[in-house]
Order: sequence, then structure tokens, then C-alpha cells
Amino acid sequence: SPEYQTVGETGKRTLWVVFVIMTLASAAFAGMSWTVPINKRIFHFITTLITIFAALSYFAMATGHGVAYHHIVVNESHPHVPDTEHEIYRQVFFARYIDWTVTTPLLLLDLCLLAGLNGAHILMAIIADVIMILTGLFAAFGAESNPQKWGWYTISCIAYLVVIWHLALHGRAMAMSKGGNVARFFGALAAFTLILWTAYPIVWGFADGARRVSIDAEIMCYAVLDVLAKVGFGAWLLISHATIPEIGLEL
Ligand code: RET
Repeated sequence: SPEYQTVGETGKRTLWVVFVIMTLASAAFAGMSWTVPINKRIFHFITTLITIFAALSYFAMATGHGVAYHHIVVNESHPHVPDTEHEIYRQVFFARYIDWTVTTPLLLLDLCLLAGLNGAHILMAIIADVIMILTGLFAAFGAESNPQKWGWYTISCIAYLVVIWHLALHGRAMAMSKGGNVARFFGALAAFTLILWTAYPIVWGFADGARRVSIDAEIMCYAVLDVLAKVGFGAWLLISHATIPEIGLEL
């Protein structure tokens, strides 16, 4: 008989809690934009959009939208045991990938503008990032077999390395050339981002990948990561913006 892996009460409650957090953060970030002149609000604008998108995605997931079952047949062949086919239906919240397709480029844009990267490098980082998320969606949802799934996963990880490459090499060099406070702040915020982002493929590997983690535990892991990567990141950026004048970007 097939095995169903489905969201439970804890998962649903967690989705609602994050929806509320993202909505409040959006209001707070928008409010903070009023404290700076209108031509210096680019970071506030981008950062508020990030949490608004997350709030929309969490509203969808909490109300049962943006989720579908993925069916996979796992062939467990062991020596001395007749081939056994194990059927799994696991819920995949594809709303996350729609969210990430928009919000991870916006998070990168925040970092790139902070470093002072040029348009070509920003574009390359963002394109690699979109490839990372879309191939991750294929891994989660499109694949019909484990080798195919882990193939897409590998491709997605390579795209992630390209993103890191751009930020760590070009981003860091540009931030360094700005010197002092900007260099220090970019280093800290980029390191924070690197650690958090790297946790996503690890969670994915155990949850969507190996299916060893329940849907509720998956929801909770992503909830913590999303709040830190969007609200924590945004609050840190905008508060520093207020205290370190060199961060400010004039349009
Ligand atoms: C996937 C699975 C395939 C391999 C890789 C992934 C990377 C995902 C990342 C997501 C970051 C999301 C953030 C969300 C916003 O808060 C798609 C999980 C490499 C890095 C920061």
C-alpha cells in the first residue's frame, strides 16, 4: 500500500505563524522607509518586497494552496529478498519555489548593491540563482526516479556555487574597495547569508530528497530559515542603514 506523507496540525500552525511574522515585518520595513529621504529608500523597497512575497507564499501554503502530491516509486532491491516496490506520495509545497524565484534574486540584489557590483555581475549572479531554484523545483517535483532527482539536485548545487562565486569573489572585492564600514558590514551580512542559504540544500536533502523528514519537521526547518534569511537579514540591513551612513545608496 502506498505511503502518504502529509502536513499535520503543527505544520499548519507553523505556516500561519510565519505568515503573521512576514506581514508584521513588511509593515515594519515599510515604516522604516519613512525615516530616510525618498531617494535613499532602495534597500527598504527591495527588503519590504521580499517579506511581502514571503507573506503571500505562506498565506497560500497555510490555506492549502501551492501544494501538490509527488508520487515516486522506490525500488528497494536487496540481495536474497524479492524486488519490492515501495510507493510514496509526498506533499511538495511548490509555492516555496515561486517565492524563492522572486525573493532570492531580491536578497542577492540587496547584497550586490551593498557591495557596489556592476550590472553585468548582478545579472549573472541572479540568473545563476534562478537556475538554482528552477532546477531545485525539477528535483522536488519533476523527477520520476531517484537518479533523475539527484541529478537535478547536483545541477542546482552547481548553480548555487556560481552564485557564491560571484558574491565571494567580485562582491567582496568591490566591497573591500569601498573600505571601512561598508567592507566590514558586507563581510558580516554575506557570511550570515552564506551559512543560512547553505542550510536549505541540506534540509532539502533529508526532506524532499531522501524523504527521511516528516512534512511538519520540513515546514518547521524552512520556517526558521525563512524568518532568519528574510526578516533577520532585512532588519540587520535596514538598522545598519540607519547607523552607518556610507551604506546608503543614492538614486
Ligand atoms: C534547493 C534544492 C536543490 C539544491 C539547492 C537548493 C538551494 C536553495 C536555496 C534557497 C534559499 C532560499 C532562501 C529563501 C528566503 O528566505 C532548491 C533547496 C542548492 C539556497 C534564502
